[in-house]
Amino acid sequence: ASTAARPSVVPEKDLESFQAHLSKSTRIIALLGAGVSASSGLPTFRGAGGLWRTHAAQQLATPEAFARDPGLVWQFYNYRRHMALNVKPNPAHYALAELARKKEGFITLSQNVDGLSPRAGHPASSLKLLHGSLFDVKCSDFFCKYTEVDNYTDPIVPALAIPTTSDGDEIDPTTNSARQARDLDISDENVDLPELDLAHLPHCPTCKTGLLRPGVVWFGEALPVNVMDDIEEWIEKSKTIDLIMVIGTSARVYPAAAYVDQAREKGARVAVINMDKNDIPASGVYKRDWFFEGDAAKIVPELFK
Ligand code: BV8
Ligand code: ZN
Repeated sequence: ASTAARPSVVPEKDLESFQAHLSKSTRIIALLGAGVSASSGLPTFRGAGGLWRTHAAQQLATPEAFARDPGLVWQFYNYRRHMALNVKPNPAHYALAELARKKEGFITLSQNVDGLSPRAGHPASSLKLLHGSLFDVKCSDFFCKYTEVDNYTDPIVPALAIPTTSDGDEIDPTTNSARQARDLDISDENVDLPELDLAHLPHCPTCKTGLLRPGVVWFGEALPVNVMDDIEEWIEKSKTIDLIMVIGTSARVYPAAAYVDQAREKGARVAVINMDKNDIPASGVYKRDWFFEGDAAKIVPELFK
């Protein structure tokens, strides 16, 4: 159905039963994905126009890619930092932050690295960033522990300034066309991608030799141990879990997606909020109790009313 026909207002009957359950729930999890930030203007990963589709992004979000071409990986992440800094949290981010302030037993597990939940005022104590943040940087030298949080410098170093075409449009440096313009040396007059000299990339102020890297979890890397421990402790402490809301995520990435079944094992009812009712991933969210179809930015504030 065309999006025009899609109800972004939830069917009454579901809304009442959901709100009745929410009001008597004391242990609640919200699992967030890129769909929560979509209407702020940030591209999702797998949907139409998603990051992983037009870019070699899935290949870029790995330690191997960084070892092979740190300049390109930094262009990708500097561009995403730039995009995230130029958009604003939306009503879904604010509604979740408000619920976190009101409900003591509420915790948000976010796969998003865009910094929009913290910017919406979500209390840090109940916001667990499963995949790190675009605005944390750390030393890539295994033995050096240097880490920096809340680094909003844009561009992070001058060499990573976002290239623009001759008529001033910003070029996403990792799209195939931009890559070709550089790799195949197509002297496309309006795509001028600077070769990146390693010396111009961010270096560690402590060990001096290590390259700094984005403080995100790449594919093949473990999620932050302290974050995982906090969540396990929260789940252990819950005699039962009343509700898990799975918002704007294709629930395909593990171990993040595994929290849905973990919550269900402790009695949780499952509410899915997603633009696309066909994006029913294998992660078991298909056994859901509520499904609200539409834009999270419109639906989430209504659910919490
Ligand atoms: C690990 C940070 C081991 C970087 C990310 C085969 C089977 C199972 C697992 C694996 C496998 N092969 C490999 C694995 C493991 C792998 C994995 O799960 N791969 C997947 C692809 C199969 N996992 C890992 O590698 C993890 N690490 O396993 O380590 C280990 C253990 C111990 C010691 C050493 C090693 C690490 C995973 C983390 C990777 N990092 N991000 C970066 O962002 O650049 S993942 C990336 O995907 C983002 O974090 C993103 O958040 C996440 C999930 O994507 P979504 O958020 O769900 O976004 P998506 O576009 O997919 O979906 C958007 C949804 O929103 C859609 O459903 C859409 O319909 C909906 N939507 C769109 N608009 C709206 C909307 N909904 C509502 N409103 C809207 N407006
Ligand atoms: Zn270092």
